[in-house]
Amino acid sequence: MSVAYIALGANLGDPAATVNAAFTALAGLPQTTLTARSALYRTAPVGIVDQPEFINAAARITTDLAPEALLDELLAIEQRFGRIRAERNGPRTLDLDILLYDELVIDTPRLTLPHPRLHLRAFVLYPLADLATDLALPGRGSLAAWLPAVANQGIIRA
Ligand code: PH2
Ligand code: MG
Ligand code: MG
Repeated sequence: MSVAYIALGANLGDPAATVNAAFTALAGLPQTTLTARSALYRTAPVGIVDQPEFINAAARITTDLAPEALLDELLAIEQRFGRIRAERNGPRTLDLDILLYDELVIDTPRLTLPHPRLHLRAFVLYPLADLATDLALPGRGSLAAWLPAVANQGIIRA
């Protein structure tokens, strides 16, 4: 069994309903148990700022799926929620990203772990802190140490 953390994000349609439904979809994955879910957060868009605000959250799972198999399952859930890949970093009905998978550090064309920008984004760090305040980010120290640097990014509990 491995422990993985997943980021959930949405900013089209009914984002809060979508993120809640996505938690249920994660709970239904094969060989996987949803063990914790964060609060929902309303967050200002990062990157392309001229798009609707996001609902973001994070989940902790235990799973026997290998990282790439887990990625395939997450992409399939995104598809079920009507994800269309248009503009990079642009609006989406649902985005599911693997943030951490055990202490694994990998960089392949399909998957980089830990997620390369997770320590720079309030919309990832705050939900993650709901799940595990004492979390260590492989190669990047503690999650808690990164929180002050992102506190000025727009984020409020939904
Ligand atoms: N996702 C992005 C780009 N920008 N901004 C917010 N607030 N939340 C996101 O989930 C998000 C973003 C690319 O995945
Ligand atoms: Mg993604
Ligand atoms: Mg993303």
